[in-house]
Amino acid sequence: MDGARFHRAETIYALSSASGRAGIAVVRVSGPLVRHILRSIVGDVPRPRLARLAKLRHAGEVIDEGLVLFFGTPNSFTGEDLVEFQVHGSPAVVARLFRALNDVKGVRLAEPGEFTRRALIAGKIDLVGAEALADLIDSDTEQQRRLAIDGQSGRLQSELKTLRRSLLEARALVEADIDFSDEGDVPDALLAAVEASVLRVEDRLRAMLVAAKDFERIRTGFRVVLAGDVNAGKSTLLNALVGRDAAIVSSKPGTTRDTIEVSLDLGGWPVVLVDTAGIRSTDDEVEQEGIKRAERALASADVVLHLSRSDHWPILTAAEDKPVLVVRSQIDSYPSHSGGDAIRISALTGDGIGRLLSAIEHRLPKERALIDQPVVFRERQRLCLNRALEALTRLQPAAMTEAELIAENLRIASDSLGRLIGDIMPEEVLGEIFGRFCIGK
Ligand SMILES: Nc1nc2c(ncn2[C@@H]2O[C@H](COP(=O)(O)OP(=O)(O)O)[C@@H](O)[C@H]2O)c(=O)[nH]1
Ligand SMILES: [Mg+2]
Repeated sequence: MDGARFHRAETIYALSSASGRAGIAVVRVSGPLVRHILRSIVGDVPRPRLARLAKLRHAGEVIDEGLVLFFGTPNSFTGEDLVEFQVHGSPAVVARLFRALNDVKGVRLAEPGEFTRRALIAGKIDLVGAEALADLIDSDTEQQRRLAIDGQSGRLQSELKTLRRSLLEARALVEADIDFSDEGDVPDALLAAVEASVLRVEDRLRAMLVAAKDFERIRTGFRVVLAGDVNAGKSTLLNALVGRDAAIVSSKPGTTRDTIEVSLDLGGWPVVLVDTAGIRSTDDEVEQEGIKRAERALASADVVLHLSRSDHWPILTAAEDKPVLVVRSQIDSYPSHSGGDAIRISALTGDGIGRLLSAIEHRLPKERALIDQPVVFRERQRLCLNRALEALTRLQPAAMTEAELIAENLRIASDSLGRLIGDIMPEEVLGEIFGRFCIGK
């Protein structure tokens, strides 16, 4: 399973805290040479799990004084001998410590995610847990943090393991029948048992898939798209909402030609605000492309803000099936005379912006994400679920005649679930997942 670049015999090190100046920097070292390194830098090997204040030395000089925290194999994050040096958070101290570590033959800088990868291979965490850990480190909002912590709870793995086991059992029954019967017809009692398992698993997978889309949005952000005529004030509103000049604002119609995306934390929910070109007919080719992009943005929107600085909102065909918040903009200079339930705002004075924000938060499709259930939270996991479900759907009662066909689809389904939870782990999946980790994790 270990790729050529990841010899477990090698000892790796990395800065595990953020780079730059800080009170403390944590440098982590893992692998078989850790004890050797400790003897040479600290003088001896400290007792495991006990912090020791020590002078770190190299080539006859003191690098720094810091805390040394040693974990003996197998009781460490990676399962290997591992030490954390907590030194002063200066780039010079870290660089000097790195030089001391690099001087030891067989020691090298870690690849992104390599500590976690070793933890996975040592069975300290599982694949879904590793993915959730990456998400936890990436989390910006409260809901992202919650989702990532839940991903580490093991609930998803344990439910999927159970579902997978029942598919494997069903398949074993069918295969035993293939081996023992001459006809190839599957007996009714066996069929009924297999069908019952398949249905049960199918139901659960379907429910997980429905919720998966919402949870994926928590990772990537709900898409809130600003739409409306040119000069409605979309770009100005976007800037007002994020508090900086992200989009170009101009009274010249058609200034925003590309879509601009900025992230926003709305009561803990991650939101991506998407500014679009105003939709109108134009001869300008660049602007036409902008309008096409605007329509694509609308198609992927979770919520649409439809702005107008008059009391008239032209029909937005591209957003017909979306939740739309009708926004009456620029009320400071174009006062509104009609009633109606439009949210009145002025991006200039800030009037109504608070109300608009809570209206957006209210309309985010987050209901399913609030239900307590095991969660599929990544595109990769969702694709595995999909593949499993497709295979099971092929087992319609009409198709339940040929034993080989049944066994084959049960195999595809249980393998897909196996890939999801990491019971089956091809190298390319590992490379894909860990390549996106930061160094030092
Ligand atoms: N008085 C006033 N002017 C605004 C407001 N919002 C936008 N504008 C002005 O309206 C013009 C068009 O704004 P812009 O945000 O570029 O509109 P967009 O085409 O919808 O992106 C600019 O001159 C803005 O300064 C507002 O709330 N009050
Ligand atoms: Mg604009």
